[in-house]
Amino acid sequence: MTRLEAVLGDITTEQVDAVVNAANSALLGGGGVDGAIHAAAGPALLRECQRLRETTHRTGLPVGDAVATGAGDLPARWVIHTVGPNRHRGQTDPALLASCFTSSLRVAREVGARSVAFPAVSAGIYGWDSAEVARIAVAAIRGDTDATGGIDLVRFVLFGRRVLADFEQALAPASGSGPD
Ligand code: AR6
Repeated sequence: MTRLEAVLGDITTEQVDAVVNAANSALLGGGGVDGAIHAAAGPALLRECQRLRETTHRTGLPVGDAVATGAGDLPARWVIHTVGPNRHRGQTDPALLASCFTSSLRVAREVGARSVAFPAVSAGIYGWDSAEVARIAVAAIRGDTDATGGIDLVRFVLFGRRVLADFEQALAPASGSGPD
């Protein structure tokens, strides 16, 4: 069984096997959690991302997909980069966002990670409502036992109390089972 939990915090300090990055298709850093992860991980992470762009990911990483690198100076062993849908560009399909979470877990399993920390992918610069992100993330992960096989812990690490509350609500046992 995979345990799902939500905590308030800075994902760059998480002591888990793998930290998920809310990246962009270029994979070369950015603002938000992407900027924080690159700043904390140091130049080794950017070098690995550049190497991906020169080899397996010449055209970048598609929305909803995921790829692993080492984690540079972070306490984690791997960073798993995923690209959320950008609502400002009309990317409103929940399946794309769900895919970020399940693809990241598949990649985590492939590299041998057993504990994974996620940020609220797409809930910042990409403009999705954090309550919707929380519902989609929890449903996608709970609904995909194949992706979670071998993963002991999924921890959502949220950067504000409101986003934390949204994830706590999505994780609550009664969530989605009755009328509003
Ligand atoms: N730890 C945990 N969560 C964080 C941290 C942190 N250190 N920093 C920010 N967040 P965003 P997106 C939260 O914008 O919407 C970048 O430029 C933040 O408060 O980081 O997927 C990329 O390069 C929010 O709740 O990601 C892309 O171009 C959540 O992380 C673009 O932004 C996600 O916000 C991706 O946008």
